Amino acid sequence: MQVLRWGGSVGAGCLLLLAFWSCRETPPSSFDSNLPPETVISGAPAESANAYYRVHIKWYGSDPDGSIDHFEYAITDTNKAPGEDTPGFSGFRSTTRSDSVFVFTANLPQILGHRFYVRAVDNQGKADPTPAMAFFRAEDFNTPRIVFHQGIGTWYDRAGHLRTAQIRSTNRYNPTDTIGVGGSVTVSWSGFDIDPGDSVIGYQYRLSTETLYNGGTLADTVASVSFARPAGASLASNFSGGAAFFVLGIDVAKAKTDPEAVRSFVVNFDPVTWVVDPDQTDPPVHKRVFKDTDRTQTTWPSGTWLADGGGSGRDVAIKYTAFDDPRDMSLDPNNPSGVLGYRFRVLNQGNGVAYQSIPGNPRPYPQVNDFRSDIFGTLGTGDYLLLVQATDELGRNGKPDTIKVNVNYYPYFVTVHYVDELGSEQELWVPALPSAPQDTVTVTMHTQGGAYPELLVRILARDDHHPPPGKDPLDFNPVVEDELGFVVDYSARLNNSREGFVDQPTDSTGAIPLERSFVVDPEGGSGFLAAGLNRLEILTRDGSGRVTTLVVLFSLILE
Ligand SMILES: [Ca+2]
Ligand SMILES: [Ca+2]
Ligand SMILES: [Ca+2]
Ligand SMILES: [Ca+2]
Repeated sequence: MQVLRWGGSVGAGCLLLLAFWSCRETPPSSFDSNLPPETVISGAPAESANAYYRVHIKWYGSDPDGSIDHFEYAITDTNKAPGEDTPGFSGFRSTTRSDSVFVFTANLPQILGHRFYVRAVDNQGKADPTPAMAFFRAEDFNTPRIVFHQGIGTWYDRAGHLRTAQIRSTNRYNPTDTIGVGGSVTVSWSGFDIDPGDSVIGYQYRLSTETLYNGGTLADTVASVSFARPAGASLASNFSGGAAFFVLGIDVAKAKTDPEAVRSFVVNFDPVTWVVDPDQTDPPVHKRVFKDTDRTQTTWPSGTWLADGGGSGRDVAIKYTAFDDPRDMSLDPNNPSGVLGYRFRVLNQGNGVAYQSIPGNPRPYPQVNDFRSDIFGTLGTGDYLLLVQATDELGRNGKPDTIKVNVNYYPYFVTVHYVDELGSEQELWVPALPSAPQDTVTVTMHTQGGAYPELLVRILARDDHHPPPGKDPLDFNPVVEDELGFVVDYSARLNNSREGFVDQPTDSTGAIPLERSFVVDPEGGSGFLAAGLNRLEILTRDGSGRVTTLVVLFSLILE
C-alpha cells in the first residue's frame, strides 16, 4: 500500500505566502494559533494500480492541538481537482466514518483512473490544508451478458395468412432468419453480470437503422419494430433488406455489454427462379436442363458435356420463369407473381462479366421465357455456368438458377510406346483410364560399343469421340455425341527437364504420333534417362485448346 499526500505542494505554498506578505506594507494583525490536522490514507489500492471497481478505502487523522471532528472526502476522474467540474461546490462531502467501500465507474474496455481525496477537520473546524490522496484505476472484469428470451417475426403472406418465424440469428451481417415484407419483429431479453457483487442496473437497445440507443432502465427488456407500409404510401416505402436489434446491459460500474448482443433478420424473402422443362411449360415444371439448338435439338440435363463446335461454337437454349416467395405479401394486385425482371450471368471456368439485365421484358410465372446463348455469343470450348435470377417488387434478387454446360471433349492418350533393342515397339505405358493405378513397365538397355543407345518413344493421342457403344475404352470423357476433333500439339519432358515442354505440331489428321528420343546419362539429371525409376510427363492439346496430361513412370535397367 502506498499513500500519496497532497503535501507535495506544501513547501511551494509557504513560499507563495511569504512572497504575498512581503508585498504588503503591514503584516496581518491577527494570527490563528490553531494548528491544522493531518490526514493519512491507511488502506487503498497501490499507486496507479488496477483495482476492481468496488474499492475499500480507510483513513485516519490527527490534530496536534485538539481533536478530529469529522472528515471530508472527494472523488475525481483521472486528473481533475475536487470541485473542478462543479461550480459552487467544493467537491468534498462530509463523513464521520474512517473507511468505506466506494463504487467507481469502470467502462470497459477502457480502464478509468480515479483520485480519492480525504482531509480531516479538527474540533475548531479547521481542515487539513493538504488532503491525503490515492490514485488508482478502476477495472470491471466482465460486462453484462444478455439472454434473449423471445424473438418472433409476424407477417401476412401472399394468401393473406398470418405467418410467424423465430428470430435467432446472431450475426449482424449475415442473418439466417427472414420475415415477409411488411412484417414486424419483437425481441425480449434479460441479463446478468458475473462479477462479485455486481449486477445489471439497466438495458439499452436500438434497431440497426437507428444511431442512438433507447431505454436505459431495468424495465427496458422488449423491443419491437414494424415494417408495415403506412396506409396510402407508395410501394417504395416498403423496407427490404437486413436489419438487427442491438442490446446492451449496463452494470453497477456503468460498463456496457461489449460487443453488443445481436438479433438479426432479413425482411423480404428472395424471389424464386426456375429453369424449366422446355418440353412441358403449361404449367411450368422446375427442371435444370438445356436444349442443344444447333445439332440435335436434344434436351440435356445440366452438367452435360457437348462436342466441340469448332470455330462456330455451340448454341444452347433454356426456358425459365420466376415468382416471388409465396411467404411474402403481394404488393401489387396487377402483378401477383411479384417479379419485375430478370438478370443473367455467364461464367466460363469461373470467369465472366457481372450480371446483366435480360432485355425484352421477360414475363413472370406462370409464363415462361426463352434464353438463347446467342444473347452473349455461342459456346466455344469451355466449362460454362449460365445463371438466371429474378428481381422482386422491392428490388431483391433471388438465388440464381444455374445450368452447367461443358463444350469440347478432352483429347485422350491411346499409346505410349518405346522401340526396343530388336527394333520392335513395346508398351511404355500400360493403357489405363486416368483414375486407374498404373502398371510400371521395366525397360532393359545394354551398352553398345561402350555407350547406351538413345531410347525412342512414340506417343499417340486422339480427339475423336463417340457416344457409347462406340466409345473408345480409353476415352474418359462423358461423351453424349460425336466429336471429330484432332490433336495439334504434343509435349513431353523427362525427369523434370529444365527446358520444359517441347512442342511437336502434327498434321491435321491427328494420326501422327510424337516421336522423341531420350539420352542415357548414368549420372542421371533432368532430361536424361538413368537407371531406376524415370518420370515421363506428356501433354496433348486439341484444335480448340483442351489439354490432357499423362505421367508415365517406368523402370530402367542398364546392363
Ligand atoms: Ca487543531
Ligand atoms: Ca461487471
Ligand atoms: Ca420478395
Ligand atoms: Ca476435343
